[in-house]
This record gives sequence, C-alpha cells and structure tokens, in this order.
Amino acid sequence: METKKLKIGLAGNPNSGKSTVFNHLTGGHAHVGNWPGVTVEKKEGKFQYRDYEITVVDLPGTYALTAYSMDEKIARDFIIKEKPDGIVVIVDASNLERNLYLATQLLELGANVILNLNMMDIVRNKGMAIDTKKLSQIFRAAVVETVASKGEGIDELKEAIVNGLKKKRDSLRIDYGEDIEMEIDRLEKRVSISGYPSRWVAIKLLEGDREILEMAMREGEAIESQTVDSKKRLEEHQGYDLETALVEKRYAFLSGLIKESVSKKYDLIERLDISDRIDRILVNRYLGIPIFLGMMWLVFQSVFTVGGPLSDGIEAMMGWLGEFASHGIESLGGSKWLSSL
Ligand SMILES: Nc1nc2c(ncn2[C@@H]2O[C@H](COP(=O)(O)OP(=O)(O)O)[C@@H](O)[C@H]2O)c(=O)[nH]1
Ligand SMILES: [Mg+2]
Repeated sequence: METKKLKIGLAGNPNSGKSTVFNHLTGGHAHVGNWPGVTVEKKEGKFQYRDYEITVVDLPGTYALTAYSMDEKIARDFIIKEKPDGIVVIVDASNLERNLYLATQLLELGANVILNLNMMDIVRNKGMAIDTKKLSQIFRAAVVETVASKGEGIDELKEAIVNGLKKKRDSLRIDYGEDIEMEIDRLEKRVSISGYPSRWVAIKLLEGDREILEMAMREGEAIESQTVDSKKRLEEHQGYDLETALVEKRYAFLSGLIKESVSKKYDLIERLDISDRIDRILVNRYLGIPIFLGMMWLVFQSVFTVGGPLSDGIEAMMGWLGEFASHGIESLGGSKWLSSL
C-alpha cells in the first residue's frame, strides 16, 4: 500500500503539555532547526499510523495569534504559508476558557483544528466533566481527551489526526454583534490578501494589526483610510476601545460554549461558590437594605421580649453575689467595715 503523507502543527499555550504530546507522537525523535529568518527553534518529528506518514511540527507556545510577538507571528505564518493538513491544539482542559482562546483564533484563521483536551486527570479530580460531543459541534473541530503525562489517549489522538482531518467542517464564525459585523462586512469587500481569509483580514484590520495593514496596503492604498473610517465610526459611536471589544466578544463566545459543555459535580469548589452567591445576595444593591432592616427589627424584638426577664435575672444574680461576698468576707474573719463596701 502506498503511504500517504500528512503534515500537522502542534499549537498550545505554554505548559499545556505540548512537548509531552510531541514526544509521545514521534517517539522523541526530532529534527531541530530554526524558523526561517529568526533564531526561534523549530522542532520537527515523524510517525507512521495506518497507511500514513505524518510530519509533526512543534509550534512555539502562545496564547493568541497577534503580530505583537515573534512566536505568535511564527504560528500564524506557518498556517497561512505552509498550509498544513491540520493543527492539533493542545489545551490544558483544567483551564479551558483561557486555553480555548488560541483555538478560537486558529479556527477563525481557517485552520483545520483537532482539539486535544489534555490534563484530563486534573479535570476529573476537580469533579468536572466535559461534553466532548457538544464541544465538538459548537467548536466545529474533532475533540480528543488525553492524559499526556501517562500516555493516555495518544492512540485516539493519532486516529483523530488521520480520520478527523478528512471531514470538511464549516469554519467557525464568531458573531461580533451588529455594529462590528457591519464594518467587518464593509472591509471584507474591499480587501484581499492572497492566501488569507478575507473575513479574518478584516477583523485583523479592525484590531489594528500592523502587519496585516501593511500587506493590505500593498494590494491597495485606500484600505488604510477605509480602516481608519471604520474604526472611528465604531469607537466614536460606542465609546469603546475596538481591540478590547473584539477580545471581549471572543471570550463571551467561549464562556457560552463552556456553559453548554462543562458540568461540575457538587464539590468543594461548588460549595464555596454557593457561599459566595449568598454573600452577593446580602450585599446586593436592592435586597441588602431590606435584609439589613429585617435583621435590625429582629434584634430589637429580642431585646424587648427576651430582655425583660433577662434583666430581672441579672438583677437577682447580682443581689445574690453581693450577699455571698459579704458573708464570705465575714466568715474569713474580715472586719465589718470591709464587707460593707
Ligand atoms: N497532570 C498532568 N500533567 C501533565 C499532563 N501532560 C503534561 N503534563 C505535565 O505538565 C508539564 C508541562 O508539560 P510540557 O509538555 O513541558 O508543556 P509545554 O510547555 O506545553 O511543552 C510537565 O510537567 C508535564 O509532565 C497531563 O495530562 N496531566
Ligand atoms: Mg514545550
């Protein structure tokens, strides 16, 4: 049988277990070189699975795909220029929201993503469960769970690489809201950079990505003033920083996704959450004052109903103590004038 070739990239936040997965896939045999033009290390390995020979490229550990850092630029250039068959995104599943941000960016860039939920041992210890089917549906990517440090799930990951990548999925579209979508639309129609998805380019222009703007201007100078106009319209009307707004929309999408697909058993963390919620009711703007007044009323009531008999009792006890003290002093041989005090 003829061997077919696949090339995949491994992406992930630092400390997500990327090197551990790389070593399990490739058996630790790696060719180490540099990324073109820079001194950042590039690690490549190979493995055979079924009738495939799969080349694995270790991408630098990153949190996003902006042009601000060399590592992030390397990751996005690899996807656009080397056109790998897929990207395995290694995710620390015990820290899903932050880790999925990178995966979201890769999907928006049009990469064929396999989501590797690593650190599943920690997730299970926390009493959490992840609905991988639902996550896969909403995220439009194959999902595989692993405990890479123990080699668990690596075969399933290999299977997903050869099978999951065959499926053509619709690319993920985050809804940025009516106003922003209108400007994305406008820019998307006016810009084209060969090899780059135009919606992604439009979003990057709104984000203020210098590299993308320079590339877009080489295709047509007018795009700069059009970008400035779009940003001005949004920022002046809404009074927000556009770059922040775009990041927030992605996190809003992620938090919805996590609400749908992650469930928690009733564990310690949950109980702490509940006491936190009670605190929030007590300090709530509207409920706090009525609850406070109610409590004060109870205190007053208790002073009048319980306080009467109680103060009688205290008086009686003081009298008795006085008797006891004067008798005691006398019986110990003290003089009459001392006990009369
Ligand atoms: N508990 C747990 N630890 C893991 C798992 N996978 C990797 N680790 C550990 O996490 C740390 C970071 O892993 P590494 O592969 O160096 O992460 P990288 O920075 O993404 O390359 C190491 O100490 C690994 O042994 C896992 O599934 N569960
Ligand atoms: Mg590493």
